[in-house]
Amino acid sequence: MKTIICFGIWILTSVMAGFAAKPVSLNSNFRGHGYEVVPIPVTWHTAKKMAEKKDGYLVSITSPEENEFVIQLIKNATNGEGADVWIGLTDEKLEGDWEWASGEKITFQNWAQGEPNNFAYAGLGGSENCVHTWKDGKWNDYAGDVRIPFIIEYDHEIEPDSDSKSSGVKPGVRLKK
Ligand SMILES: [Ca+2]
Ligand SMILES: [Ca+2]
Repeated sequence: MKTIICFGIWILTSVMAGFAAKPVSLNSNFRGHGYEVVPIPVTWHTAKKMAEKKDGYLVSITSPEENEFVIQLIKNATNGEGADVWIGLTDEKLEGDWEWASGEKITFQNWAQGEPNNFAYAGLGGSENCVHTWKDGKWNDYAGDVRIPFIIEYDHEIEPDSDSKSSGVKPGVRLKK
């Protein structure tokens, strides 16, 4: 009996540990807009399509405050760990001409040192046309066919997860749906 209980606890903690390492879905609001962390790793274009299908868009970050909010949201969704996530910035139409998928004007940029570098993969030439955030909130242009989670932004507030309402305290993250 004891063995069975111990085994049960071992399975439970193993599953929970696996969970904690990944981003979970998390909804929150900032200055009248809704934000949804989507923990499914997909390509940049799939992320864009999924966001638009829900009448939102891949997040546009237009101020340092919004960047901080987004990074904190990702941390909350990963038990404080952080993760690389797609944001809506791209230069796929014209190299070096950055645009938000939402069409918003660029009013803020937060590139990591040495980025954007349009890094050439195995001599294939520049092929980094989509942007993600690193865990520290800095941005990197990246190959859009890499699969990582993403954030949807809405032009309206959404129902927030109650745990994400408190700022400054690392909340216990729970699964949505
Ligand atoms: Ca590029
Ligand atoms: Ca890069």
